[in-house]
Amino acid sequence: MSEAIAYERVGDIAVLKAQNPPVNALGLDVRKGLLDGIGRAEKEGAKAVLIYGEGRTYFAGADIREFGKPPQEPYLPGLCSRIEASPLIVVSAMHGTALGGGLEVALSSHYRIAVPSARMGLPEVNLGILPGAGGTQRLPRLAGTEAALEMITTGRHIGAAEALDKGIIDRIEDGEPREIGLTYTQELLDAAAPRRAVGEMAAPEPVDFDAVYEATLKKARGQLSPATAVRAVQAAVEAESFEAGLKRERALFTELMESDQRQGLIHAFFAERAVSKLPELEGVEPRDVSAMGVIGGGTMGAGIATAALLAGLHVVLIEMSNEAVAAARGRIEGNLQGALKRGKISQAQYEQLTGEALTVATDYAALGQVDLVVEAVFEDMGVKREVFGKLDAHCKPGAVLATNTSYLDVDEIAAATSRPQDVIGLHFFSPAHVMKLLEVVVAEKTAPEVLATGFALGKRLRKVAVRSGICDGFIGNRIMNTYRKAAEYVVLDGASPYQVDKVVTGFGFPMGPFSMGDLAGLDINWAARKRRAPTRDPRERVPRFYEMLCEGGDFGRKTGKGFYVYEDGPRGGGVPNPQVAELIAKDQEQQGITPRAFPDAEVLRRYMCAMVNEAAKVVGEGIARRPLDVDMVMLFGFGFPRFWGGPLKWADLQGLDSILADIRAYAVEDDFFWQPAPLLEQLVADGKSFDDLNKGA
Ligand code: 3H9
Repeated sequence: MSEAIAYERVGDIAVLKAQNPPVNALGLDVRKGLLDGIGRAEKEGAKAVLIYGEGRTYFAGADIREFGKPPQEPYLPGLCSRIEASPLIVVSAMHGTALGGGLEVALSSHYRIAVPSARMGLPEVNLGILPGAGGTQRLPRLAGTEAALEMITTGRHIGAAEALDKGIIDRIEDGEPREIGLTYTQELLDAAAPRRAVGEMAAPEPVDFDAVYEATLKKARGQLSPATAVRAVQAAVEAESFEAGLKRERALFTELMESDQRQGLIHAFFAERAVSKLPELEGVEPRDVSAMGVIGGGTMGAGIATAALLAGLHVVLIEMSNEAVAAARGRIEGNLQGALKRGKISQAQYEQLTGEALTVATDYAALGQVDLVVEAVFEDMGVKREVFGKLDAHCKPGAVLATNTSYLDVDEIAAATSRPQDVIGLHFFSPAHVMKLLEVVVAEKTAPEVLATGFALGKRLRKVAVRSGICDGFIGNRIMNTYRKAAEYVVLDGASPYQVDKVVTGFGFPMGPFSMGDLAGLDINWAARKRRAPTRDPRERVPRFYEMLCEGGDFGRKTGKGFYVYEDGPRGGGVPNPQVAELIAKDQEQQGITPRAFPDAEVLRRYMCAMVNEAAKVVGEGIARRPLDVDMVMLFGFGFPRFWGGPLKWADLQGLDSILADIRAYAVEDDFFWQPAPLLEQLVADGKSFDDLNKGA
């Protein structure tokens, strides 16, 4: 027997226990073990087979690490068919998360029992594939076509109660999976229950598959797997036999397995987990954090406080006046009311979070007992240094002092205290209780356990924490400033802002840079431009149309007009603002530019090349440790489409030599902006990819 599956006989029942930690993924050894186990049970004259998993879960799916490598027999679809075809009664007892191929093994069993806390689903579409071991054929036979389509196209995990309700499992029982499984199997044997193969059940009822396909395609914003999965479910209804349906599923599965999107999504899956694994954190214990201070109760401070409260921390929020304190409390209550409305918290929790868990004050003395404090005040070095001087005076020894600055030098802020080793940057993204990204900015003297505390806090707040070094804008805003410039340059040279936005959303971003500017408020970026203007390199091209728009008092959604006009209010759709074309024409005339047309493909290429080039600089300078760190920043903070994995994964998929060639071609017109990143040149010269750097790190 394989070591991944233990075989045991309990009376008439052969028990197959998966022991492949951490999640009992269905790798080669597990598949072999299951196949051998079924064969042995039949040969030894057992009457039934019980399958369950040791440790934290039943099978959590196929082994994703095997994807992209040559598949090895026995394959999972064949194994599932073999399990289903067994003349013995096969029972699966589920706990933890029965996902993907895991649920497919359970669906191939003849009966299913689960503990109340078990969760299950077919999340394959989130990895760019579809259930490829019969899931699209068996689930609709048990749960009905509509329910199966919903589960398969969203990848949603459901609880045991819902699974029972949908007919996916037969029973829920509290206890150890082995014990409840044995009792249930014995009961089935005693009752002479029949073998019950899902594949032998009648085909499920039809729905309007074309309509579901179109709707799914539209909702997925360029991601192909959910819509492709619709066609596989369609085969469950329409194929002439169950086997023909399986064949169709296999063909569609293989198509997706070979796609770039599958590579992008699998990269995202592993990078999301690798991003918090840093060599310098190995064996370093974070400090305990149960009470957190927040300085400043504006949108950002209130969002951070909300996130902390929702994570069970006690929060002490400091504002400058009684009125500001009241306003901050109002913002936090508003955020929590949103959570209440969406059913994320109960009324009792709401009372507790806005009551005893939250202290608001004007006096820094209230911070005496907090373990960590995040400053979220006005972006001005003088103001920040003053705040940190006060924190130094009032916070207990060992408290972590964090700044939420978006671009100021954290070393300079740390120098305003007598304990720079305790100072760190924690850069949240607005709204901070919603956005998943947290940049953890390491200053020169930050102690390792303070960095570890930043990451532990990120995990507690359920954020994706990414380490960043110090530079203007850190990882994300620095790269964003560069690709936004590229967008403004193509507009200055003749493309329209609306073409750019359309191309960028067509790529999969939820918004283009100009509608994003309108949403964030054009005045915010205008202030940053004015701040940078005195130190700007004279060789830099400076489009003026953006400032001209701001000078006219049009700041985007909040003033009802920006690049778009929002006739139906600040939340409305927006139509192009006709004044913008006039401003651009004026800018072109003043700068002596003859506008030209840009094909959509070139607009996108320039935008993406600028992003990749700056990202490569950020990695090359050590601001980001690994390419995957940049990828996760762009995915979780800037809406980069997950199915491309991130800008540097996208670059790998395009071929780095072609990206570098384009950057060099663009540099002929503007060699200041389009200076190739030395790291990119190096990788091309060595014939390597960004992913090689991820693996080496
Ligand atoms: C599939 O089944 C295809 C079939 O339809 C058809 C085939 C023909 N493989 O997330 P965690 C690792 S597609 C390999 O931190 P949690 C993970 O990388 C698959 N490794 O824990 C991590 O490793 P490390 C469908 C896997 O408690 C460790 O396990 N299934 C796999 O927060 C712990 O993971 C899915 O999509 C895997 N399948 O969450 C489920 N899964 O310690 C994917 C996990 O080295 N998995 N690892 O960083 C999950 O959603 C979560 O991992 C799970 C546990 C909910 C199970």
